[in-house]
Amino acid sequence: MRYIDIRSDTVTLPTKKMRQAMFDAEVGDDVYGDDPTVKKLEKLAAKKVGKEAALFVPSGTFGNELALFTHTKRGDEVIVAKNSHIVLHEVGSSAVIAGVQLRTYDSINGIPDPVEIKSLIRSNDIHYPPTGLICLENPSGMGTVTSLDVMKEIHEIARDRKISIHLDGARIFNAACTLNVDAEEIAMYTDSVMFCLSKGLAAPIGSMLAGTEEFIEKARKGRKLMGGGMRQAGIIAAAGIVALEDMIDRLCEDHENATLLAKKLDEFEEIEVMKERTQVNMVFFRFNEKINDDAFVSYMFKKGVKINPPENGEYRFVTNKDVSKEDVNFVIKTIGDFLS
Ligand code: TLP
Repeated sequence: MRYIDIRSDTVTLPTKKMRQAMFDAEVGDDVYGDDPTVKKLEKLAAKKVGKEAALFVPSGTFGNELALFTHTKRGDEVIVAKNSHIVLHEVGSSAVIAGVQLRTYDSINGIPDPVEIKSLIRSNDIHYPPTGLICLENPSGMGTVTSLDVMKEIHEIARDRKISIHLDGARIFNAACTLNVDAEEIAMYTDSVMFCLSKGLAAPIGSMLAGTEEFIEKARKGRKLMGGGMRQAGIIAAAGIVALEDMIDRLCEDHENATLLAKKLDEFEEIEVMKERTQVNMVFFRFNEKINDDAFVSYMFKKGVKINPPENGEYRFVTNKDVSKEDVNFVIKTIGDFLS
């Protein structure tokens, strides 16, 4: 049975071209710096976000945590959004790996407030931990995109206080589509950026961490310390190259499908769509009346639609390259059948 999988864009399957590229990849031992395919991917990735260098890492979580570990020293404080992936979904690893304390900002609907961030930067007081880093997430996991003006304002605040900015840009190319700019125009307001190859871009595995040559050299050693030295990694890097070359431009299609999905969901009286948060390939909604969530999830599954259970009462549907417009219509019809 074919399933329509809208749990995430992490579920996308690699394309035929990716599988062929993996088969054909020229490889070597990357810990010795011998893998030409990994090198090619790292060069291409750096270029895409306008940074000097980039490093191939196994996952987005790995890339974010490596960034924190590389930018900070133990006991530093990191300013980060309360509802960010780093705070909510990385198993508390900032405390374990970088040994930092997190100081959170509110980030209403995923949009940071520069004034609030500024107020959280520590002054030089004997009681305070030093502020070691500011983290941003764009797009935010709440489905919104932060404007370039806000990014710029935060960048100026950080530069004045000589604090670096790390961007969790897991889906930076989605943000770029929404803002109608190149990803490098977003990344230019940050010192390091992590982005994922294995979400909407459909590579089977891998993320990139990009920054200055010096930062990436330090991160490469940190990656080894974290057990992330990969050997003939060109096999997977080859799919990452296809992801960056072929899959960026089509991301806007996922946004169009998400907009359609949001519009149709909103037509159900029983459903409230978080419309102001449909800015990328995600749709968030809740039921106005009490429904049996387990029954809903298993009904959808039986009909061939994989969805996640709600988090704090909110459902998230994510469009991706394996979900067509017809699939969106099928999802809507199936929900209609469930409700009646
Ligand atoms: N997000 C996943 C889940 O972990 C929630 C998803 O399905 O959206 N930053 C952001 C903003 C992310 O959304 C994710 C993954 C990551 C980092 C981590 O990437 P991975 O899963 O590769 O560690």
